[in-house]
Amino acid sequence: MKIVDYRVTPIAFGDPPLRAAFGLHAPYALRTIVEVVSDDGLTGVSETHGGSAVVADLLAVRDLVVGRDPFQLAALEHTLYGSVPQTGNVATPWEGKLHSFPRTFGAIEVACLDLIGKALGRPVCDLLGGRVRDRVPFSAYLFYKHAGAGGEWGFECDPAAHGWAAARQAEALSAEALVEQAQAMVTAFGFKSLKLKGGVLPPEEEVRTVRLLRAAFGPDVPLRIDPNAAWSLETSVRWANELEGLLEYYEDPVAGKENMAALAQRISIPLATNMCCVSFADLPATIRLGSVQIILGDHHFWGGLRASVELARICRTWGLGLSMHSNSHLGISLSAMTHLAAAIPNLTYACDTHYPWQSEEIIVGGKLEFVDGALPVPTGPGLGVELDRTALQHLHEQHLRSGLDYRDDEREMQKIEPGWRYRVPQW
Ligand code: GKR
Ligand code: MG
Repeated sequence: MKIVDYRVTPIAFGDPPLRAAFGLHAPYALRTIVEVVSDDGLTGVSETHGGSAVVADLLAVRDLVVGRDPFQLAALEHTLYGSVPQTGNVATPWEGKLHSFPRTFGAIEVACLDLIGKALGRPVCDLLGGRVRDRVPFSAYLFYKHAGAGGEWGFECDPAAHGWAAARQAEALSAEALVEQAQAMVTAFGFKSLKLKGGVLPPEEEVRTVRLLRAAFGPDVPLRIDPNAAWSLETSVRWANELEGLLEYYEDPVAGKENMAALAQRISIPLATNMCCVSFADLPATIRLGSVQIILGDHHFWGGLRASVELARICRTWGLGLSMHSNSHLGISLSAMTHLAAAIPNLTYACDTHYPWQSEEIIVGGKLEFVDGALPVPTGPGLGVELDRTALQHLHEQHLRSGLDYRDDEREMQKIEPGWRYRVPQW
């Protein structure tokens, strides 16, 4: 089989005004859709991060992708290594860096695996060693937020909405409002664990939110809080004492491997990260220092699905737990995340997903459905989803109209709070 065409399409979809330590989500989230077309007329697809730098990296390797055999992924990876121009490197204010190469190769790899699966009539998880579970549990992802559902509605609300649709657009800037949001999300999707995006309100209010969530949902629903490194070491220690016994894990309260390691020495709650360890290059120091007990993998920046299976084995070897990170995404990413989680025995935590926050879709048949908080592993060939070309066109035009070319939560936050700055630590 030979790849005869390669398409890269930037898209934008409505995203609610969610808050995180970085600021505020813009009315549209950006993603990129990659397609590889084979000489026998099949198309493999994948979804990755958005923004012009990501697209530029993907387009720069077009000539290295077209003409290749999609089965020869090791050779493709070897060829691309060093050829991706690195325009999409994201140097973050914390120490982890998201690199162009694993993201670019990962997006192409997933599209090739979808293509191979379609050619063989087998689901992608079978290409990763087969499934160890038929359903993948996900966690409710709770956000403090402003009123509105994003997209063309911006900050406006639809008064006719009810259930999760109403909760999705409701303002939630207090502990009580977060509990209402959690109840609506759990009722709609059946999630059995809860993750609170922290680093937004003063720590005492966020810890009060955790306590109220525990009171509302009871001790059998695991809770996590993720302040995205907005707390200092002392703040993280102080509030860990209050959170003792309440958390399944404490995700990135403080910035950097050294601080996380120092925190680990002083508290007994397991620490997790998708910030201080975001690549294979970060692993030796993370393990040597003992920075975390759990790594949140993400195939979008760890180099694809096969690399993520390797990460899982490394975690098992070193006695680390494995969970899964997410960003705002649509169904192609969700399907890839589900196939991956199905194939990893030691992925024992419910995975993160932003999916309930999005109302638009790019796959035929509309949104994938959670059953009791889990997604059944798709059984069709490849990723088990088909690109909806009308939706692709619409979301691409929306991208052009949005005027956005990268995610900038700080700029968005300044529209409602002039002078606001993203600071690490904030508290
Ligand atoms: O969507 O604002 C957000 C999240 O804060 C996201 O950017 C993070 O990458 O979900 C992520 C996390 O777990 O840190
Ligand atoms: Mg996180």
